[in-house]
Amino acid sequence: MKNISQHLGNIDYFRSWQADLRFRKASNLRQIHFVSQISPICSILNISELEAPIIMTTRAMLATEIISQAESYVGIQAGIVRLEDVLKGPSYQAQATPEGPGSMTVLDDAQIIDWPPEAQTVLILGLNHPENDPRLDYWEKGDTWGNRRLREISELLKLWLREEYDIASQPLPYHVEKGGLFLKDAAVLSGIGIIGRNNLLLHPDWGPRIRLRSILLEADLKTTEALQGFSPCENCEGFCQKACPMKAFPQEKYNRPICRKQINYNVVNKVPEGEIGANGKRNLVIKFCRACELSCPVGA
Ligand code: B12
Ligand code: SF4
Ligand code: SF4
Repeated sequence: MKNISQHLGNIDYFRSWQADLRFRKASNLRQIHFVSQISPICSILNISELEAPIIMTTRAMLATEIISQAESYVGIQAGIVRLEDVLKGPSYQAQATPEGPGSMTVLDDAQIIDWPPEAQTVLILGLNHPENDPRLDYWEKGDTWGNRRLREISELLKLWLREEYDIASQPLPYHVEKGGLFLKDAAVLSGIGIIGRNNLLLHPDWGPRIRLRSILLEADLKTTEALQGFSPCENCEGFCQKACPMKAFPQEKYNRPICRKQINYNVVNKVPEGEIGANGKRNLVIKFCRACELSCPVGA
């Protein structure tokens, strides 16, 4: 699959496409500012710099289209980030420590061994996990209900991208060792939220009650910008760290091995809160600790 600049290397096509987009989505287009090096793109497309703003607009409008399609699903906020920026993020630096990525949950996700070589950007999906719908977070029959929903939306978006814009995409698995990305880094960089003192992504409206998923896109799109001026932890007394049953924030910094003891306990001690099974009783589910999440006042 070619990237979007190569794929749409015809200026007339750009013009008519842009007009078509304007016509169809004029009512809900968001304003996106685009700054970019125009010359390299002009030379790829063999056009004059006078034509370039049309292409930049198209690149931004396409990003807007994709985000509005993703956000048409209830409880979803989406962002777009460059893949190379995610791979430079702090989690990739930290991963070099002997501790390793450290995820152990079993999930029936397919392993993605090779990423598409032309993947340039990542579409990040954030799904609200409100406290009054705890089932979204229950691990039942090999996955959480929230994660199933995110997988389903990812597959629908993959079809839509192919049908509407002939863009190839690859939904990624949850686990990094199966080919997934470090999702909090990607979400911060794409402006979905910031990292709080609980070490979780905080969304301005939902706080940490959000779960993430990513889709690689073989398209060079305008990215969404990191959030500015949202720093709720600054004047907070740190309810999240105080609520941790394991005291997993020694020196106020998240400590994975300590947290993991609680998580391992949850895996072994399943609770009967799932669907009603064949025996007429509720299935056993893993109900992971959410104390550092649910104690946060942001979005509560
Ligand atoms: C492995 C894993 C675990 C392990 C290890 C956790 C860990 N943080 O090390 C265990 C099983 C213990 C665990 C526990 C939990 N997890 Co977990 N986990 C993951 C997984 C698969 C990978 C995380 C990882 O290894 N990160 C790498 C380590 C080295 O970094 P880190 O501790 O996360 O900290 C990095 C970030 O904070 C980042 N960062 C900090 N500041 C900034 C600033 C900028 C600008 C950027 C770019 C990045 C950045 O840099 C840090 C590294 O230096 C992700 C899914 C995914 N594919 O990303 C889910 C994920 C992080 N977990 C999630 C959740 C919800 C939980 C739990 C609440 C349990 C639960 N109910 O599901 C607890 C919370 C623990 C906590 N307070 O952090 C959610 C987080 C959602 C959110 N709102 O942030 C994720 C994204 C999965 C999902 N379903 O969406 N988890
Ligand atoms: S409880 Fe306070 S310190 Fe903790 S993440 Fe939420 S806002 Fe930040
Ligand atoms: S998930 Fe539970 S044990 Fe882990 S840091 Fe949060 S509150 Fe502590």
